[in-house]
Amino acid sequence: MGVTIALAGNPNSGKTTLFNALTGSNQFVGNWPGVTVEKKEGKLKGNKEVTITDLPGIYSLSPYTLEEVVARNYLLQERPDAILNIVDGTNLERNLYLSTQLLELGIPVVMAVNMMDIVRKSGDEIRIEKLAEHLGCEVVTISALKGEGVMEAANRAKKLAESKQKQKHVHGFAPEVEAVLETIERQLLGVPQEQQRFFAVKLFERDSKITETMEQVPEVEDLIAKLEAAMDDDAESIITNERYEYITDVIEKSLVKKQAKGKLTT
Ligand code: BGO
Repeated sequence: MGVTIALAGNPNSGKTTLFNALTGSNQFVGNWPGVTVEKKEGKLKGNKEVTITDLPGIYSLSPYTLEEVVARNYLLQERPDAILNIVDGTNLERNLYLSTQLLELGIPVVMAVNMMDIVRKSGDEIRIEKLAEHLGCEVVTISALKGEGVMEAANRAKKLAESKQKQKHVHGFAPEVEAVLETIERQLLGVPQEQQRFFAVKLFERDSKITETMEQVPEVEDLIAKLEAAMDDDAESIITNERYEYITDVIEKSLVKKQAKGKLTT
């Protein structure tokens, strides 16, 4: 039976290079429905039953750009069997911001840390087992430009897609934020459990495109407003700040900078 893998990542993370390496000339180009954003799909080399959908390069799953809306509508409505999340290993902090959101969709994620040729040259070390542990997903390293590790990345995503597993989110927000998110999750009748985190966060943030389709319960709005007052910040910034705190912590545990290595040995 065929499976679909969505390729997701920031602009300039090497997504096009990876897509070309995985699909070769086996590509079909069209437009995303209703918009002039280019849509590329292809068959994985040697695996006709695996379709790879190249999502637009994005930094976030927010509703602010056409590319973000196209990408997240696809992920929410079409629900690919797995996400292959390509991240630029030389710029982990910025790239993991999108990853933390992809991991809340309930779709299994394989993270491919790209540009490893540059990372290696720099002398930095990325501990992928730590990244995997703290993000709660499979992680592989690749160099899309050199073709290193790319087929293994796709095969890991294929296996995960075929397993029909649901992605679990391992990151928890601060307890007071969690309390509100969990209240929202309890109101999400009819939303499959693995998708509840994504929708709860979006409703908490008052994401315009999500609140258009899902009504916010007045008591919940009250809870959000109270928390905003207590934390002296708006709901969207509360979530963004917490994501970056989490990312800083994950990077601290998984990235060993060359200077730090020097310090340890001298
Ligand atoms: C240029 N290693 C290295 N070193 N570079 C890589 C790797 C890798 O593993 N993967 C990709 N790149 P896209 P998006 C370029 O085009 O696939 C490079 O936006 C240049 N171009 O070759 O386009 C890749 O689809 C002139 O670099 O990314 C490309 O995600 C000088 O990363 C860039 C230097 O890759 C972005 C680089 C005229």
